[in-house]
This record gives sequence, C-alpha cells and structure tokens, in this order.
Amino acid sequence: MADVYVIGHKSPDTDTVVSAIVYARIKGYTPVTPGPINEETAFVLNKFGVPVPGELGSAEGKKLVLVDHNEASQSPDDIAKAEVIEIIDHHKMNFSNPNPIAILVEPVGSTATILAKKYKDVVAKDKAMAGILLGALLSDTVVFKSPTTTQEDKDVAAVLAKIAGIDDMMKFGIDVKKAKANIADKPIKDVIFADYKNFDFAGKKVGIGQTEVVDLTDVYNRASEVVNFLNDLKAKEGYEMVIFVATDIIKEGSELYFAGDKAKIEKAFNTKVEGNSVYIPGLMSRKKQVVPVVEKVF
Ligand SMILES: [Mn+2]
Repeated sequence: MADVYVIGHKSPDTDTVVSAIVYARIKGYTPVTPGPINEETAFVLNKFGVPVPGELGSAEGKKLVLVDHNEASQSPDDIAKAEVIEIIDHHKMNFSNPNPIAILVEPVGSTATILAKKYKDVVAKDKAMAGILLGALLSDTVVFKSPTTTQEDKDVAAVLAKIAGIDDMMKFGIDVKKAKANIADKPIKDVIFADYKNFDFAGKKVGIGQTEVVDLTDVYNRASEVVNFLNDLKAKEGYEMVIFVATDIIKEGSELYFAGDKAKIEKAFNTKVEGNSVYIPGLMSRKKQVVPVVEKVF
C-alpha cells in the first residue's frame, strides 16, 4: 500500500507532520508534507532521529489519507483530483465526499493523541514514535495551556513521556515551543504564513495565522509591518478578513492583528478595538477561541 500517501494540512505544524509520519509507519503508507516543515517540527524529528517526509507534489490521481485537517481549503490545491480514502482529525468537519470513507474525529488536543491512544501497543514498542507523538501533543496543546487540552491529552502524554524517556515533560514542551526561529530575523511573510489557515465563512474567504512565542516584544516591534502585510494580503487575494494571532504562551494571552471590518472583530471578541490590533487575555487557541466566534459574526 505504498501508493497511499498520508498528508496533513498546509503550513504544516508539528502535529500534522508527526501524525502523517506515525500513521504511515503503522499502516505501511508513505508520509508526505504539503510544504517545507517549520523549525519546531525539525527540532522534534531531529531529537528522535526521525527523517523528514518528502513533499507530495501533485495530488492528481493519488490515494490520500488526510490527518489533522479535513477542509479542502487546507488541503493541496488539486485535492479534488485525488482520492481521499480516510480522515483522522480533531477539528470541526467541513468535508463532503461522493463515497463513504473511514473518518475518525475526536475532540482532543492533538491528532497525535488520537493515534497514541488507538495504536498504544505499537507505540509502546517504539521510543522514537512515542517521542515525536509527545512533541506533537505538547505543541498542539501549547504545553497543556490551550483550552483545547483534555484530561485524555494529559494521560496520554504521561504514557508517551515514559516510553520516550523524557523525564521533565514540561521543560521538553517549552523547548519545543521555543524551537521556532526567532521572529526578529524572519521576513514578516514567513512569520504570518508559518502557521496559517484559510476558512470559508458563509461563502467569504477568511485567513487566520497564529504564532506562539515566549515573549511578544519582537512581535510588537514589527506591528506596523504585520498590519501592512495583512492589508496587502486582503486586497490582493480576495479576502473578506485576515487575522494574525500572536500568542504569548507564558503570559497566556494574544495580540490579535486584523485587516477587515473592525466592528466584526469587536463583536466576535466582545471588546473595544483601537487601531488594527487588540490584546485579548486568555486567548490561546485559534480553533476554540478564534474560529468559532469569528465564523459566528459572518
Ligand atoms: Mn492538530
């Protein structure tokens, strides 16, 4: 079945890449990514000696398993020419298919959690697999600080840490989050697109990027660049709204930058906004605290 490819979402993050690698290894499929992996993912794979998957290229005529996403807007552009045979995910569903297929979706903090649970006997015998799954779980739950975190995530993480030989799980989690390259040195486009998702809200195109940092100073220093980039992107790519969420994982809050209707942002987050950004205490999760409230105002 090497002609089946397992692929995560565009702007691949650690959960999406690790889930593809692990599921492919379990099933004898081929793991692929929709684009280059980020520094955080490289850190996790490198720590456990796991090779970086190749890129998919054209999806045309290929059999795909989608992990960590299901919306076509987050799949390869030519997904309609591929055959999706299975989905494993922990996001809201926005998927339709002419044929019945296997779909496993659970409301947990990471796709890694679902795989670690379902294939616990296989994972127990594979230290590297447990290690990268732990890195993915801690990344997606923002070291358990994200409101998407469930008790199951914590229980699974403890088991994975034991198998992987990670004594200080919290320190490992912070090291994973810190591994993302310094924002100060990157083109702003790379900062915003490093973790970026497109959505279709009532027929309107909305883009939401997120970065997680241990200190917002570097983001604040580049605020005008961020705002200019978002406005440009909105104008050029036919967006109704573009949002960039810069999350301080230590302070547990986010500066939310946007291009689009300010009244929608004020309504979605029930707050007053001056200018093109607003700090929202407690905001950690795009999936739980941004997507649903913004979708609602559309
Ligand atoms: Mn995920």
